[in-house]
Amino acid sequence: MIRALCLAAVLVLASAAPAAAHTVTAGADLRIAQTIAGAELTVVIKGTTRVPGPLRMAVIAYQPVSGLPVALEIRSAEDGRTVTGATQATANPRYVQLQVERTGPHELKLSAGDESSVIPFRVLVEREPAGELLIYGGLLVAAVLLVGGLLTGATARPGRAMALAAGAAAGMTVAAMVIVFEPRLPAPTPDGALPAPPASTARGRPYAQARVTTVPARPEAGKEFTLRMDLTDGSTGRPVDDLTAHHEALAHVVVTSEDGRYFRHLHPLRTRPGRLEVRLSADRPGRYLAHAELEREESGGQLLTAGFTVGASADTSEKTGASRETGASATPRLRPAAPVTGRPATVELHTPTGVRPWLGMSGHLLIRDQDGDFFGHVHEMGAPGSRVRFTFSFPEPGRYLAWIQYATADRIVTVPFTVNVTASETP
Ligand SMILES: [Cu+2]
Repeated sequence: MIRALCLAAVLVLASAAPAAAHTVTAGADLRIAQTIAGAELTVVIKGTTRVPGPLRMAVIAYQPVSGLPVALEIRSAEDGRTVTGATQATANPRYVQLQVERTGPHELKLSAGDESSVIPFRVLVEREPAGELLIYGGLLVAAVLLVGGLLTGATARPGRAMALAAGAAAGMTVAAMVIVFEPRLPAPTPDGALPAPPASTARGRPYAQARVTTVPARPEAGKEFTLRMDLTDGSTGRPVDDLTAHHEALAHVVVTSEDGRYFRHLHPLRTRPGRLEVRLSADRPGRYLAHAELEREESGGQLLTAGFTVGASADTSEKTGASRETGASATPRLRPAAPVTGRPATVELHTPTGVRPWLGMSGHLLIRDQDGDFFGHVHEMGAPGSRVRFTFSFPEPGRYLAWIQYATADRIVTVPFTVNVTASETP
């Protein structure tokens, strides 16, 4: 019983040391957002209570694609053992089970449409702390010896009874000392975790160096293309393959047209070590900007900025229309109505159709300046309700392009607006 209570399973991304800032804590689920087959999905792996045992997994759809087939494959990186399963992306999680035989590094391959992503993760099972054994062992020994002492005393052999009582006292002492000192001992490393990193790496890893390209190099309006990010560790020249899951994704990519009429918030797929890719299409030719937020293990969050050009379509049937994610006509309320630099402004939006958490938050506010040099991203931190509210400080005067995003029961709502910021009149 005690053992069962002490067992807890943890899942963390590969190479995430248990003590690092962005790992999943005991009992928490691993959640990774993926833009795949044209849909915003989040794959969820529940923590498990035993290994070997089943991993419970679900693929949640945040857009009306309920029933989209998704193939799942889990592979142990240690023995190569692979198990496969299938599910459907649904608005409410529908769990399937895949058997895992061991702790340690694994890979989840997720396939939908003709796209696939491979997500490294680590199955961890917390070890029972050694102190528990000493406490309960000591108490058990004490109890047995005390009973023995009483029985022996009753049969009139006081010498042996004293010895047994002394043993019982020793057992009690061990248990008591462990109870007092155990909280000061380091927690045991979970089964399946990486060994603690050497002290020489305690200063952290460098930011990833990114090369952002499109495939084809010159996308055409109205045609699908791939935005590719190749990440390299500048100090070793090797691919960066240690991204942490931050805000439930390996990377958050926002693609906007220069004029801000086009907006996509995407979660690229890991197509090979160090490479993230996402497919998209742009409806109009012109200059586009990509801002990517990601975080290396033991490095910290970083923002990548890149630009690319979409050419006119060879056939002239150019598509027009609003962003497919846009779906609300409500207008955000600004306080003050004319924000000034350096002072927090509040942005509030009425959300009458309800909100459900997406990427771990009730709402997202993304802000870009006119030329794309500045990019900001803040969250509604509160529980889902009938409004989302953000606080934001604009760094410089000028016109800003802004988008509020939140998820309802069946879709992601994007509300674009602009903000004119004036200089504060400080003497
Ligand atoms: Cu995101």
